[in-house]
Amino acid sequence: SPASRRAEVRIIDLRGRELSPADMLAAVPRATQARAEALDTAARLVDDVRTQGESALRDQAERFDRVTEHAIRVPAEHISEALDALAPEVRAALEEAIRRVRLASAAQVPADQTTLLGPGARIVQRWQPVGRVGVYIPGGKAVYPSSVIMNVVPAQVAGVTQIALASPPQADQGGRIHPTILGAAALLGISEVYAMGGAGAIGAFAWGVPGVGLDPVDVVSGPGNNYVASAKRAVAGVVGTDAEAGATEILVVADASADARLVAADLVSQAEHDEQASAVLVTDSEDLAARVAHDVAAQGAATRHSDRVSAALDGPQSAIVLVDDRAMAAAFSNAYAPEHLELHLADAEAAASAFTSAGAVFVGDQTPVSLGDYMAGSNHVLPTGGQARYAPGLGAYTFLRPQQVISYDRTALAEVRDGVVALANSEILPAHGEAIEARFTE
Ligand code: HSO
Ligand code: ZN
Repeated sequence: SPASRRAEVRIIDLRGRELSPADMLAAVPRATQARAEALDTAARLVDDVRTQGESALRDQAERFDRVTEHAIRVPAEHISEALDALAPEVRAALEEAIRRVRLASAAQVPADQTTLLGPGARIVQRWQPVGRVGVYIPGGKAVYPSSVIMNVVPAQVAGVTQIALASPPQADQGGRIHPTILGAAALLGISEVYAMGGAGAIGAFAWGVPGVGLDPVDVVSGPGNNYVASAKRAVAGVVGTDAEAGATEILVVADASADARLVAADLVSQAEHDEQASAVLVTDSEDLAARVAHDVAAQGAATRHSDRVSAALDGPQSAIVLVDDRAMAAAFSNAYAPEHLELHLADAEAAASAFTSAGAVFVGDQTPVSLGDYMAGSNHVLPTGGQARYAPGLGAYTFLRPQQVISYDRTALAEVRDGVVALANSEILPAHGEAIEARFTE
């Protein structure tokens, strides 16, 4: 479609005002997703797969993907064909991205740590990989082979030995999954792949589907639409899941030294994902604000997905926010807790420590978010919707369970014998104390 719409980003002037974090959030409200209806539907789809297995998966493929009689378990030759079909430059780029994400993810695996609490009293903190992971990769309007890397590599680095992948069967591919997704999976050595999509696929991972040889997994990760996110809630308590991903967000903090053209390009880049995407600039420079407003409109109108970009930038979730100074910029950013934070500041490197709440922090004007989306080595699955206040992005730790391994010898136990008995008696649980005393009596 011809690129035409010009985005008008709101400019919100917060200068000279004493604002609480809640006031700041109210100034730039995020787009909200209607979850209630999707929750019911997703729970039903998940339950159908639990009770009816393969036939429910086939029903759902026919209804949602318009595909019948496809191979749900993807045969090995389809996987090797997809590998051979990868365009050479795409294959080379995927390989380099895999190499970088693998290197950076290794830092997310903590070493075991031993604490000695006295002679013969020892606790080892160890990090145990889960046994089996199911990675879901959507196949609808957004097909992201890069997300295969961002989910699979951290699981491999964590030491997960069984990784299964699912993606919807595509009607225009004769019921196969998207070839680039399959090619990326092949590059990563994934051989257990299922052509199944949506909420039902999440249910299939959680409960297993004997008819197609799918065993239940321990953790399900990967992006997806509202129904996929809702299905993850429906399987809570049965398997672990990664965080719920909402619409993409970018918040840029810039000072008068920033290059408006680059700031605008980065805001537009993430607005390209979704009409609901948030693109926010926070600056103390009125002049920069005006130049970015101009450049965003021009670039947004000229880009391929102009309609989507303009809708995102025009929406109440996007804004240029004028603040008094650096401290107020940090207060705003920390309250907002964006998925992606870019610092276009003269002293960006030194300033970074003041910005404490973000999914990932991109320092300096040569580190755009789209670098991180593909090639930086960092992970692009990041907390949205303010979840960065308490949650990390996807990483090797998503697939690790910290466990304490405790060992005391008799002498060390004798040291705390009276203390345990005293506490046990105070809770009127005398058998607890007796279990200790049994070690010291015949
Ligand atoms: N920016 C997205 C990830 C992505 N970008 C995939 C391009 N492909 C996560 O917020
Ligand atoms: Zn992106």
